[in-house]
Amino acid sequence: MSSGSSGPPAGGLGAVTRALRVALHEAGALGAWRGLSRMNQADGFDCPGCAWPDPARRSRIEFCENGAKHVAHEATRRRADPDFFTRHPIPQLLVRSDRWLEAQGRIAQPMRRRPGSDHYEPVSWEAAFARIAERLQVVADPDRVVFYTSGRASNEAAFLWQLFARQLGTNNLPDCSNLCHESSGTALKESIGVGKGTVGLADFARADAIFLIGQNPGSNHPRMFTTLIEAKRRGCRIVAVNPLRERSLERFAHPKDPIGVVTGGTSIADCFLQVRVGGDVALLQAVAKEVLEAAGRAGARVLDHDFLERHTEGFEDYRAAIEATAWDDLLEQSGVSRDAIREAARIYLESERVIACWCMGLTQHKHAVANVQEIVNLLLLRGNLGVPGAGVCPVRGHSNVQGDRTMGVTPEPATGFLEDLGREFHFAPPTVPGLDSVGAIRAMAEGRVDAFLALGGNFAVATPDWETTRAGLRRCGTSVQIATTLNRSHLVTGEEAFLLPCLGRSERDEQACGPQTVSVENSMSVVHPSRGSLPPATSYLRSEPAIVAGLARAVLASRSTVAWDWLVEDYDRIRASIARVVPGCEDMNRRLRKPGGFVLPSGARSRRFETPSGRARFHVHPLPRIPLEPGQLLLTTIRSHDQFNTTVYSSDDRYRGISGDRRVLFLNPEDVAEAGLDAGARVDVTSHLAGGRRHLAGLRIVPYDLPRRCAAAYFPEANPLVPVDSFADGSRTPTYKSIVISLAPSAGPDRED
Ligand SMILES: Nc1nc2c(c(=O)[nH]1)N[C@H]1C(S)=C(S)[C@@H](COP(=O)(O)OP(=O)(O)OC[C@H]3O[C@@H](n4cnc5c(=O)[nH]c(N)nc54)[C@H](O)[C@@H]3O)O[C@H]1N2
Ligand SMILES: Nc1nc2c(c(=O)[nH]1)N[C@H]1C(S)=C(S)[C@@H](COP(=O)(O)OP(=O)(O)OC[C@H]3O[C@@H](n4cnc5c(=O)[nH]c(N)nc54)[C@H](O)[C@@H]3O)O[C@H]1N2
Ligand SMILES: [Mo]
Repeated sequence: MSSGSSGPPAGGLGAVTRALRVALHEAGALGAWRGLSRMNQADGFDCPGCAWPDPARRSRIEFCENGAKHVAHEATRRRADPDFFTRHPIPQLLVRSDRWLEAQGRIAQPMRRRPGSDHYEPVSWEAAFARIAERLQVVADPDRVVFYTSGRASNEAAFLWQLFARQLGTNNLPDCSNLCHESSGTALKESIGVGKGTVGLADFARADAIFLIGQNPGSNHPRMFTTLIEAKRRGCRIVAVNPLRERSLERFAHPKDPIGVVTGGTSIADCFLQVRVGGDVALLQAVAKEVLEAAGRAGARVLDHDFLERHTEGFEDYRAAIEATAWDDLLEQSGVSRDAIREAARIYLESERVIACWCMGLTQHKHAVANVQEIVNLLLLRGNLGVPGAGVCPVRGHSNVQGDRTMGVTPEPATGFLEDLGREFHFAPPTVPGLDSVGAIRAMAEGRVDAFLALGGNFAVATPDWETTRAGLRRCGTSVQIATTLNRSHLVTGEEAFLLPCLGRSERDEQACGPQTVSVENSMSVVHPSRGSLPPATSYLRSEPAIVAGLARAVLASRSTVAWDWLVEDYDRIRASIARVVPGCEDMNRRLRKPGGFVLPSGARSRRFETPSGRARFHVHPLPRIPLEPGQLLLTTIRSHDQFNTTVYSSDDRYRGISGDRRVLFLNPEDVAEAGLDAGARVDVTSHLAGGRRHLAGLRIVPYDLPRRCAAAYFPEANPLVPVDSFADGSRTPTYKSIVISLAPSAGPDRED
């Protein structure tokens, strides 16, 4: 049985060696070194992987194994050039695996698929823009156009993109955040008045305890370990909450940490709570119940009464609700023992300052908003908000997903933002809310969308319910995608399709006024510069801002009040507009040039809660019920160590002991035995969620250390199991992490991917 507690520790010297090997193989020696040595340096480019911030004192090597893989993927020597597209008609590409498509390398030139043709063929930039303009100009209603954004786009590109959409006349700006941390934003906005985290790196240096909830940092945010290990050295304690015993949470040797390497691994988690999938509301309420009981016993010192009185509302209702909830229900639903909960509560109570970090393990459930609000409730009890060393930290995924939102990429922008945008560019932006990701899928499937434009991403694969999503994408008459590498979304298109290849983060961006720098915002609201230095993969590539400007100029033509070409000649001009439109970005050009960039202001960091009452709000949530019939299990979907979202680098998942197969189903060994199944056998999975049953054939059973009646499978392979109408209350994020399933022995032949 593969279990997180055996085998070598995660990370360590092996990870660094592997990183270099991957980079060398893909990009060659010179490219690899040029790329990696500039990554996350003050004058270099921001890692296109996760959004964890850079330390103030950077070392010569400021990257992780997985960051190296992302850069190597971008710096690959392979090219999907016109010759490739001549040799591979689209129907043939469609039967290839996602991995094979990505492995063809960088898209070399702008490509067009004419109506009725089976091939992509090269097209000049100007001809592509002109033809896209022709097609969009006949769309009767701007709300029949969708502008999707993935979180790698720079602030400058994202700002121009939303301006393009709004000048066309729509707020249809769904983004990958809808599939990711939307639940965090929705929950935090209601609870503390701002949809972002409240801590910075310096707070990690002062916290007495850090809770890591529903997150696998060893694979997805490895650089976070530097911070965690430093915190542990000071005596800070770490509580991890996860259904899977992730090896990196238990034993992790940081590549830059000689002691960890020598001793064979530091245990990150002082306390590990093996929660049931979807059991976090119960778990967090249980810890709170323990805290409230302690307050009943010990009196004044347990709760922060002064903070509760001056800065919060709803405490009495919350306390009453927690007191009224039975221990039996909390223990059963969370799946965690009373002793383990006592231990977590003890750490919480012994700590003056506590930070709670979380990621996708919490945000992709029906009750995801409640998950996040229960974290806030727990922190509020002891005033762990708005003081140094304490607060909330939703750990972001894509490297600029938070920045794209700040730049106005959202279907429901604030009124003030629209007014300022209109004033800056002399037009009247649309005020009707647009489509989010789930809404866009529905609208496409119902034939209400004529054009799908995407600034990066892989909409056909990252989304739930592939059948519905792909049927919808095929109904969009025009498809325009700005991308670096080939993926399935580029093949599942309407009548006429365009692929517009862009520069990656690591590449030099040269415009009329010279080399350009872009900006990005990390998980902790720090806006900082990113400057690529590698030579572009081909001479045809254009930067994302230049492509967006070219599209907008052609499509909007004389209707536009924006000097698009002038803006992209020098990105300082884009930023001058951002500074006048986006709150917190005042004087952006000057502040971006300061070492480390600048931090966006947030009232919650200093206890000014921008809620209607000016107070942080406790929220009362009933225990969610996810009834399981006999034989049913609750499935969660996870990333392997060797993928970036839909870009899968290999079929191995080293820390979980998997090699050569991603069509696997992790199950508790007792559930395997009870169902009369065998380890290694293949099963067919049926999901039972609002919106109907879905099927997935041929997953191989891997017995694993996770709670009874829970299961895990990989994203994106398991996505077809989630119906498009199964999403979180309040945030509409697909329920990728609570999928009710049943199993049957596989009838079909054994298959490998
Ligand atoms: N190398 C690499 N880095 C990445 C990415 C990548 O794909 N590869 N993706 C980026 C993006 S966009 C994002 S959003 C982040 C994602 O980063 P993570 O959120 O760490 O990614 P997931 O694999 O989705 O992991 C969720 C974790 O939650 C646990 N979990 C599942 N269900 C539950 C539950 O019900 N409760 C609790 N408490 N835990 C649960 C899983 O076991 C897993 O450890 O990483 C970013 N960084
Ligand atoms: N079942 C399940 N589904 C999930 C999740 C899950 O945990 N479980 N997680 C969800 C989450 S958290 C997210 S964020 C979404 C991700 O959804 P997306 O953001 O749509 O998907 P990615 O796989 O990140 O997009 C990869 C593609 O982006 C393009 N690309 C890469 N770099 C660049 C660049 O610099 N510029 C441009 N223009 N294009 C670039 C490449 O063509 C690449 O193929 O998936 C979601 N889907
Ligand atoms: Mo994400």
